[in-house]
Amino acid sequence: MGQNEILRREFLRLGAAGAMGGLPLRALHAAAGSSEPRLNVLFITVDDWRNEAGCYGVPEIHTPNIDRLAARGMRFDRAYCQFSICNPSRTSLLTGLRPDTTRVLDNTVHFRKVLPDVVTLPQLFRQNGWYTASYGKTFHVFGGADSQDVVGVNAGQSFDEAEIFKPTARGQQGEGRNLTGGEVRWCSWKAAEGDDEDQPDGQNARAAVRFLEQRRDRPFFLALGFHKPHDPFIAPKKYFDLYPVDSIKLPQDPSGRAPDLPHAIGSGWRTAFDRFTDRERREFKRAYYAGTSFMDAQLGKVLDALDSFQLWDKTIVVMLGDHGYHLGERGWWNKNTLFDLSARSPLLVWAPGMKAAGRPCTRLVEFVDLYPTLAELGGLRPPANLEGRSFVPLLADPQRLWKQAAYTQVGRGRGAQGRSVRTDRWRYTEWAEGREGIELYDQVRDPSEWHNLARDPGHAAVAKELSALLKEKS
Ligand SMILES: [Ca+2]
Repeated sequence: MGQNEILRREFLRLGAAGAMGGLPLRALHAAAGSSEPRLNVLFITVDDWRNEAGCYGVPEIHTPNIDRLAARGMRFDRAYCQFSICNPSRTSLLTGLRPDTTRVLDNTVHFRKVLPDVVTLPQLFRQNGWYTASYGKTFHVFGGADSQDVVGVNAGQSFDEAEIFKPTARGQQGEGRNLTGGEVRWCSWKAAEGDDEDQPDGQNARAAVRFLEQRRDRPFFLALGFHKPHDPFIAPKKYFDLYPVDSIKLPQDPSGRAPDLPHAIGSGWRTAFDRFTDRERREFKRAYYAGTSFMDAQLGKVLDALDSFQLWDKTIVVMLGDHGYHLGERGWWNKNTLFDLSARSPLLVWAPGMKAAGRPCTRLVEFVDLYPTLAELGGLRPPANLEGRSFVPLLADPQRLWKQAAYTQVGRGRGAQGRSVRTDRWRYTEWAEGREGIELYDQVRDPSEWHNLARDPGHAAVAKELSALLKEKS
């Protein structure tokens, strides 16, 4: 099959998917065993968590609770954020609008400044009688790691209540270091003294468990925003002890030295990363793993509460990472690229009555699809201008033909944008509409995206078609 034919078939999928209806809501609600169709929502956002978990094929990381949720619901293997840093990604998925529509393209603009009247996802539920709460980081938190910025999380509009927790004095003590000698401020780890609840995420879990206990007699939308594994990499010491530093595997670069990042941001960071010793690389990855396992343990307390209070049959559960992350691949230790590592994110979904419970889904979905999906599951009419599509049908049949493309972008100063489109087979990226670079990767033959085929004459036709596909959403 030629490349044109592959793309043509991918194009046809859009039409096929557009003709599909959703699962009958009545069936879902009947399955929930209640005449009251108002399902609860537990919406869990994890900061900077890439597809790193046992259920995502990484056995060396300890994530029994993430794996437990994946086994109960549906694990999405190809879910893509729309912007691979915090604020634009979260604004997009919580408004159901793409970044070019929200115009929130960096971590400095609060979405209410540019979208004063937008009805956010939790706000839609609030307007329809759900009690809405946010613990931790749901919308982007302004003011740094220790901020308790409830304005940022949109308390009073999106949420009836919102709270952000701080570490205790004991939780700020411990052993650790900055891996760049202080040059890159955020790049530090600490194996903290104290226990889970000396850290904000332990307090997040405690608050969520109390909420589930107290609110279980009325419908709720609980947004739970875990801060870890985001930097600085602080977790109770017992989670670091899961990972002897010498056991940490480092990524292998087949060329001997990682090629430069196209349009690398934070060039000073890159210089500091280049000076890492293998020991420091292992310490970084170990600290990210410790934070992930710490977050997983807090998740476990919340899942236990769903068990104890018998909430599974009346509660939708969504868990996602707000974007992906590089753990040393291409010499990069952060997000904000347009490779699959940064654009792809974990997504787990449980809905009462879902037919395909326990099965994975490899179809392309976008985070902008979450708003219409949850609105449909909740039986609510979403705003008419949403830019995603409900993927409720995938919860019944994860193999049905679905979206042909997922779009992700990043900013690179002076308003220049990098824009990327992912199809089943390809990733295609243009920097500043192609004036500052083009990339094309064959995800089947080259899933690590080492070989840029954009200037290869044999791929000119496929590049042209993907450029047209990219412009459909640009
Ligand atoms: Ca983030």
